[in-house]
Amino acid sequence: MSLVSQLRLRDPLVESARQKLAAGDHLTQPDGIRLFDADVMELGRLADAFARDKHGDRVFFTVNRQLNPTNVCVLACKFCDYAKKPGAEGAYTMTKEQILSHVDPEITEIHIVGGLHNKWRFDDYLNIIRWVKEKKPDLSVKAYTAVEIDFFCRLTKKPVEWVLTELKNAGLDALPGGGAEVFSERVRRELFGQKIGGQRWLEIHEIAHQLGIPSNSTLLYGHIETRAERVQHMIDLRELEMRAPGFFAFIPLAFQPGTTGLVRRQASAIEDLKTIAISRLMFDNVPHVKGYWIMLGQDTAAAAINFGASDLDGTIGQEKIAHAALAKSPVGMAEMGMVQMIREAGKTPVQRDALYRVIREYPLEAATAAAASA
Ligand code: V47
Ligand code: SF4
Repeated sequence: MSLVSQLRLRDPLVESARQKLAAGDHLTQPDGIRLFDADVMELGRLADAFARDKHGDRVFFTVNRQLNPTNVCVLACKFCDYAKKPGAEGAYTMTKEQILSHVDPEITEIHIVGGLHNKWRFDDYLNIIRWVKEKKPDLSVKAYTAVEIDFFCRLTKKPVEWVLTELKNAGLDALPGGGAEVFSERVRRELFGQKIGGQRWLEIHEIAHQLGIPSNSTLLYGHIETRAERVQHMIDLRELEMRAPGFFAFIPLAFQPGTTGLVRRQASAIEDLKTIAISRLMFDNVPHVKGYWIMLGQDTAAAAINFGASDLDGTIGQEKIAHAALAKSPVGMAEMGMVQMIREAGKTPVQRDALYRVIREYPLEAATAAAASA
């Protein structure tokens, strides 16, 4: 019997969600909105039980690097502190040598995402994948958001299928989840009117899944979006996963206000944990919800492990997007730091690659034996 069916809860809002999930039903948009007003600890218990029913006590992470090859971008999204206009102070474009310096021997995944460069051609983006794959052929490459894929279609005047096939032939293994922001047209018009909308983002990921390219999904929250828009975003993703399965993870990205002036401060830790837990329950058919510690901060990410998050992304290295927006988290974490964070939350760390193939488990007995013999 599943843990969700065995749980006994006092809060009527969480209990009603539990009953629906135990019966195999999906939660509706009003259910999701109401859960924001529910008892946060009971919400966490339900999301944790839901995650345990999928993965037991296993929490995944990867030893990876984030490579942001250029911050030069032809767009100007109002929430983005990372992008620079060509020639502006602080604009950078990495050389091949700088790019390859990110391919450390110990990593198993590289996550490549950057700006829409005014001078780069599609071949420049393809070469980045070819170079890293040449240096480390067994590396899993998760590269280029749907926004970049759409940009490549415009550069080459070719359809998404062609662009994705070229990227796959160059060594692409998976698409990251960035660029989804919030699918609400209202938010898009206000914050990123020049960028692709929700329909195009969903179309690109649907085609990727049909071509056998798995992907992730994100939600940028904690700015001007409403809770209803957040929940609808999760439902749109759930429906895409039903039509064309292929998502590995959903990553709620906590907006870092930086110098944007959009909001005075980052969402509170309680709001973060509610969003993680509600994501877990709403987007019920995605394998993992990720607690992205770079944007949550380490303490909230550690708590998220007991609020439905079953993945922590990775060690990351020199992250630039959140840190351009003044994120307070360290720029990278050591492998043993991730292991310790998961163990302290009472779960079993599992190192994976970008395709969620298990590389190594760190069972609790091994830790206890090591401590006893020390
Ligand atoms: O698309 C930009 C967001 C995304 C800010 O797929 C910001 O495994 C917060 O998508 N505050 C890029 N977020 C990062 C991303 C990602 C990260 C980790 C793992 C995966 C994955 C994907 O970052 C952008 C945008 O939505 N972003 N500025 C900001 N100030
Ligand atoms: Fe460019 Fe992406 Fe920043 Fe928008 S969010 S300005 S597309 S780098």
